[in-house]
Amino acid sequence: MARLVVDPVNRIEGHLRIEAQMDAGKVSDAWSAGTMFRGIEMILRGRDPREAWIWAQRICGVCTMVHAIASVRSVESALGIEVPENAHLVRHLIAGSQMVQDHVIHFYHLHALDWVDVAAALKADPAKTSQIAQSISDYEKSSTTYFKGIQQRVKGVVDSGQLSLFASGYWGHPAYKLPPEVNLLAVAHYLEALAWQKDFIRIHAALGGKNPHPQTFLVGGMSTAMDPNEPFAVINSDQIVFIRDLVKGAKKFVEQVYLPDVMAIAPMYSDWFSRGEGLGNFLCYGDYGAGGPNDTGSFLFPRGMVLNRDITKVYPIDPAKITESIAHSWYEYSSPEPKHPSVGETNPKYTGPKPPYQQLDVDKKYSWLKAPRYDGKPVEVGPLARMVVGYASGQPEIKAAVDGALKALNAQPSVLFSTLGRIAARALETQIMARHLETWVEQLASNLAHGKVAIFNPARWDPSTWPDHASGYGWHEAPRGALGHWIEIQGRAIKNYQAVVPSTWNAGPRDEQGQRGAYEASLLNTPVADPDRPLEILRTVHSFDPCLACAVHVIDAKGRRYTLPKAG
Ligand code: NFE
Ligand code: MG
Repeated sequence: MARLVVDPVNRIEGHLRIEAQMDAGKVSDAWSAGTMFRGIEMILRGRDPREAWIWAQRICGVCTMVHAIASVRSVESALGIEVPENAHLVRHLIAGSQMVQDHVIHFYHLHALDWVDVAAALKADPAKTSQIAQSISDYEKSSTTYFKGIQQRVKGVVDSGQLSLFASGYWGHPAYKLPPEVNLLAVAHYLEALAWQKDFIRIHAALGGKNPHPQTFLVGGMSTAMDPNEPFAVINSDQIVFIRDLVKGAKKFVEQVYLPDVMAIAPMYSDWFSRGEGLGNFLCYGDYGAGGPNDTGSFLFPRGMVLNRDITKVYPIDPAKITESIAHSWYEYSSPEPKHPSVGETNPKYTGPKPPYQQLDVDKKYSWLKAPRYDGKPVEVGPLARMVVGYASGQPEIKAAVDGALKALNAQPSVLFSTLGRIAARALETQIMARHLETWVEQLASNLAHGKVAIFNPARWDPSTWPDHASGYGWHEAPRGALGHWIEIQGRAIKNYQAVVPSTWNAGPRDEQGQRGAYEASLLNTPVADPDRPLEILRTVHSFDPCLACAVHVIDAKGRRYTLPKAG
């Protein structure tokens, strides 16, 4: 039995190491380790809660603003602040467009090359690729000449000997199954998606001043003033036209390129509808309610849990039941039990082997990620959790999208619990989100036209109106799943701040009971044809869209300690 090590896992954000025990060509056990410590939670202590979002959103530049949303929501919940409808709309537009862009980038640029052999695309007949393209979509770039041009571009890259963005793939691996023509189609769309996402995310420049890390959040609303006729107002009639065009283009790209590609490629890898399931437990905080995060009844993604893959039941979520264990994480707690994030502690203490090392001591501590649990259970979060919980809750749009996909694939709901189920769920929710972006732009336009322009509630801006002590939490459904920030405010400064992040739920290590995290569980029984090129492991791990920067939440290469400002 050999231990297979994948480190670093590439095409992700941050540093992830997977160790897999191999037995007769299959993974018999697996460990997921975050190998870099960050410390944003510590940097936040002692600061003004109104500026927490600026720091917190530096947790990550991939999911960029999601930590700003969770942060302002946590302060708004602690101080009891109601936010105007326009602020919810603008937040939904910023976050929703982030989700759409992030999912498209994930599929094409971080994941597709686990399924698509770039080298094989050179053998394709462009006329046949054109036929396939026209049979699955109305997208206008589908001529033989177009695909010939793409093939020439790829050939130029390969002939140059500098593979650039296609470097370090396992080209020619036996697990690649697509005909050359489909490989060419996917490579063409890889390049199209690269150009499209750069254009689309200008929506963040319009509504947030910049991307990544938009600058227009405020505790109590948004700083994007609204005035239909004022040329320098951030949201005016011209801006609405600009945003509307971008959103229309996004819907088109998702409906004519991303979703058809996923639906065309998936059946050619049908084995992966029964591999990579993992825990079978799913948690969704829910989000995108018309009245904001407390308007749970109108959530686009309903709140709830599905356990043991039983979609006949949806369980409610009790925020008190969330804990983080450090039994296998390089931290110290003041007392041994797992802690609720409202009283969470971030005391890093590395006890692993000195680098360079061959193997982590997985019986002891082996990751910089904590292990979040709900009622003691490990759960999966993310697009699949949102679609499973939404489907089981009977949310009509989610139900229609999932049923439509299952019908097209001639498959049962059980196929959802798999590596491909995760990929399909992500594409389906992108389409749902793209449609809602259109609705939100029109609502914003209507409010603007009717002079309904309130976007910030200043009632609690002045700290002298705050109680001496307050605590709260802010939740958001980020692209990778359920995200929560917990804040404790004492003497008008942050006393404690804890972020429990989607990739911590999914990529976390074992807990004190030895229960595996979601990545670890999903790798069991994965066949690996060639241990030197563990493509199959990448397929399942990438299907979660790992982000380790988020999960471990300023690195100092010299290991210096920072002097932290005092609370109060
Ligand atoms: Ni850095 Fe993130 C998202 C958050 S983490 S990408 O989506 O929160 O998993
Ligand atoms: Mg944390």
